Amino acid sequence: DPGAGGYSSQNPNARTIQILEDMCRYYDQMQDTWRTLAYRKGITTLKKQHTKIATAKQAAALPFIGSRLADKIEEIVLTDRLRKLDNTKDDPLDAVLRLFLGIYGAGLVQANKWIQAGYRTLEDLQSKAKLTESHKVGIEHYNDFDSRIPRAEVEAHGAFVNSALRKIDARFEATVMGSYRRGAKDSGDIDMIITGPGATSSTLRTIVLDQLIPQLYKAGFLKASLATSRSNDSTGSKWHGASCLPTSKVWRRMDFLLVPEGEMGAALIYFTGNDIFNRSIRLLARKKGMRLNQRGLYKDVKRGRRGEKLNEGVLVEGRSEKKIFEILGVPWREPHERIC
Ligand code: DCP
Ligand code: MG
Ligand code: MN
Repeated sequence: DPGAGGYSSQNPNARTIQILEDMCRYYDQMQDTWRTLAYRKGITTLKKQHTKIATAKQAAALPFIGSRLADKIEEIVLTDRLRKLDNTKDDPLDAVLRLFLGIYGAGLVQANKWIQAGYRTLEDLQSKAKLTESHKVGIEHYNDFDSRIPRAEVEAHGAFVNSALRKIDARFEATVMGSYRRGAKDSGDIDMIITGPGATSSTLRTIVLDQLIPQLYKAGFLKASLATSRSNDSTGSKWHGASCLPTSKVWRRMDFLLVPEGEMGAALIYFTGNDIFNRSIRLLARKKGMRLNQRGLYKDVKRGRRGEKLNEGVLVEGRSEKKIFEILGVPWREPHERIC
């Protein structure tokens, strides 16, 4: 991504960054959230450097690079490789684990159970394992879901959803979020917020879950439903599934978030991301005695000794993205600038 942070292959740390990105991808595939996060932050820092970072000491002096990552940077510069990354390639079970973890909805517990049962390939799972419907879809479309979606195709999926939605209720609107809203040239999935004037959780459920989704199935656009939550709690209503354009055979992962009008600002921040930006802006809210989630910004949150929240707090702002930034004292950042 030559745009982000002025980084290009001309960066004096390009080789280091390349190896760290491989290591980061490995941890991501292993669902090791913390190491993935630490590597991503460190890589972002390195991309901003204009001089070569050659020693652990130089590296550790930079933001978001701890001593262990600093040692690895020095090792890469000295040896042109990273032993830890090389070692991961020697363990065949490790590759199977990563393969299984790549199935939509499969976590470490499930993947390890399959390995314990002696399964080694996706074909093993299909012929011998007892699979949920979601797992079946995830395996059948493993390569589809693993491939990036070009920006123009993301747009076409968005247009298809909108034209169906308009016929149900012309006031409602679906907006593409996630990496697309941040300006990415391709995306891992298609994230959409659906809202409308005066929309409540209940009207949204009726329009989206009871009408839009069945109609999109009938049109042959939606192919599978992978997860739905109709709950009214802090996770809101969401739908995860798969869609496919009439002109294509490739199934894409599609996420809908149903957002009541009054929560639109907070939902825009949440669903625009990126995830690291969300973590940092939420932490900042917390430091100011407030709480930010995908439904709103709250004040007077009472917390216990260990920082656990004792009440929900009082809603300060939910409707406007810009106002939430203002109240938090964060200078406005365009979506494409929310890449951390
Ligand atoms: N999100 C978050 N924390 C997570 C996952 C998601 O805050 N653990 C938010 C920020 C993301 C948005 O939801 O930008 C959409 O999630 P995706 O997983 O679809 O991520 P992106 O759209 O950012 O990237 P990709 O192109 O890989 O889908
Ligand atoms: Mg996405
Ligand atoms: Mn998504």
